[in-house]
Amino acid sequence: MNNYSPRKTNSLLFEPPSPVKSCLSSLTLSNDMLPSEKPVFDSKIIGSKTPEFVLRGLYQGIKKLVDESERIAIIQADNPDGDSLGSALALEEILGDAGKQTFLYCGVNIPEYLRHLDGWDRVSKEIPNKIDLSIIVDTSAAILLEKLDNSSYKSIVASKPVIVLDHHTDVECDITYATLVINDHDAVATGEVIYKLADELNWPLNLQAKTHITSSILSDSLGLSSEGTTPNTYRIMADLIEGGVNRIKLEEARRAQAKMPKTIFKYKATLIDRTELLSDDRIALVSIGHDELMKYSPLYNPAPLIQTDMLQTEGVKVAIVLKVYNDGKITGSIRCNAGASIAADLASHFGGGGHVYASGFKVTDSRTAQAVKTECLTIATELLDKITDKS
Ligand SMILES: [Mn+2]
Repeated sequence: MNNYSPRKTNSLLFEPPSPVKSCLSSLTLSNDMLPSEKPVFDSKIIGSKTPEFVLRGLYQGIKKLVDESERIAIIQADNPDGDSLGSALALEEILGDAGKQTFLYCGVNIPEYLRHLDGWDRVSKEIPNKIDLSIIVDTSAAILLEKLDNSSYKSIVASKPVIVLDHHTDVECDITYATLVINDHDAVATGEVIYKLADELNWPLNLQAKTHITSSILSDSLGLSSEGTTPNTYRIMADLIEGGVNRIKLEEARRAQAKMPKTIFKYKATLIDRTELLSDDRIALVSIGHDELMKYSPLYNPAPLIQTDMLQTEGVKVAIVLKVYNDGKITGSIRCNAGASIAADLASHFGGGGHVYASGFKVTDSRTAQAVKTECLTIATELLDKITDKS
């Protein structure tokens, strides 16, 4: 991962960055930020009903922070996906064309299945000592930035302005060092948030940026099929394709990269065999132990390997994959069928977060796998019962 592929750059003039002194924390809108201090915390969950002036204030706040910066870190959470990577790479293009120096960071390796996206190999586990601004994409949850939090880079990032661009409806931003947060609950992907931002601020999108935004939207909308896909998503996609994005080529590259090795194909049968159908067949659950994770995870993420089939089973409303590590860590990946929107609530019970149909959590308080499993089933059943009661 050291021979990063080069990105072509345009040289532009930029002003020297301003020094940052203090980290204030209040919930005031901050249109007039003094260049000499870290701006006040400003977090907004926005959507189609958000007043125009509020949106404009946020967009102008971002413009100001970006204009004042020369070296910008673009940060993905510890669970990178097609949206976060596509968004990070799109920002790299946009900011690069504006003459900024960008540094792509992710605390973990980019998974194999995402390596069809041009530029994935520029994502590093390091952040240089000197940056002026950070932009966190596709998460508002501090728990998903644990690698950063536990590293020496945290203080570098926290001492400078931090923009968060996200679209996870149900999670209030709890990143304490964030400066300005846009959490657009009408956007199906962070890529859509970036498209709107670029449109609003007249940031030109080169073909590569458009392609990355397309990837991110296709990824989080599951090929424009998910419930969160809106008329506006289709409008943006139409613009992107009209603007030259080769969607067919993108899809071919994605499929080629998503192919599973033969050992994974066989392993899938083991997972299916071990899957329990619980709570009147409404919950499909499988636990994966440490040894299997070490053996198979580097080749293919076992959760998406099995969850689609779980959800395609009659009666099943929720698909849960628990990963049990030797160090006591247990993670849960939750996916739900339409009409069973419990994923975010179930994950937040365990301190995690995500969308109503797709979420995740992590438990590190030395509870046993059995205890977590039992609790997970109890809460999931309660949540499903509530939904049934309502209808
Ligand atoms: Mn996303």
